Amino acid sequence: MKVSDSPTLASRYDRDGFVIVPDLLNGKECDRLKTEARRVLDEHAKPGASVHVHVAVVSPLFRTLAEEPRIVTVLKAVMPHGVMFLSDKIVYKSPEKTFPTPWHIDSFYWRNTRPKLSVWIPLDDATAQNGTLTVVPGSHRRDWRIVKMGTPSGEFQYEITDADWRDGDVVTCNIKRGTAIVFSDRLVHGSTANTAGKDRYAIISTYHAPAADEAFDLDFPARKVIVPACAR
Ligand SMILES: O=C(O)CCC(=O)C(=O)O
Repeated sequence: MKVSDSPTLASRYDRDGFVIVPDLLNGKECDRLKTEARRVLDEHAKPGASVHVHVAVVSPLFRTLAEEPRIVTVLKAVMPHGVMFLSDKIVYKSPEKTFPTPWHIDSFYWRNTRPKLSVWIPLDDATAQNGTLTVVPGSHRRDWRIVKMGTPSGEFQYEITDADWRDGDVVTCNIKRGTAIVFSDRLVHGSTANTAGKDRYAIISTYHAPAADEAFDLDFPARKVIVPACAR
């Protein structure tokens, strides 16, 4: 991405609450990361888990990914107050783990902390059939207050129950592996079910502006300032 693209990217992010950046990683990089994601799940996740947090804590490859210059260039465009990595997680769907991720906003998971955004990168081509991300453009501008406990797997605890958008408002992100979706922690999003009988690995890395640790941050040992506020 050219630096000259930054204002457009930032204004789209502001307007929609997300931005899609095609082909951020190449196929070879996705293959390597997918193999590493499998290792992390096998060696560190609860048996049968489809979500695993703190990937960068146990994986040098994912730790490097969190600071990948191509990702940081995009983050700098949408984060005017600097960039701090908080944590990352693998979300895995498969022929056995078919569940659609319920509609939610991530800030439900970290109430009363400073704003954050996440970068969602599928390591397999992601389609409506294998559980790609779904987003509601502009939904980050509203308050979504009514929530209930979520999926049967218990891995997503919150779900919006006052959804009033129409099907036509939803963007189903059919994207190639290695494409990134950068989205606000106030954007309503979920995923389709995986009915394709195929794997769908994704890595989600979360960032916020550098600041003194809040109590919430202390649970994330891989947190790290990547772009100090004054370096911009
Ligand atoms: O990868 C997915 O299915 C969606 C994950 C998600 O929405 C999240 O972790 O906030």
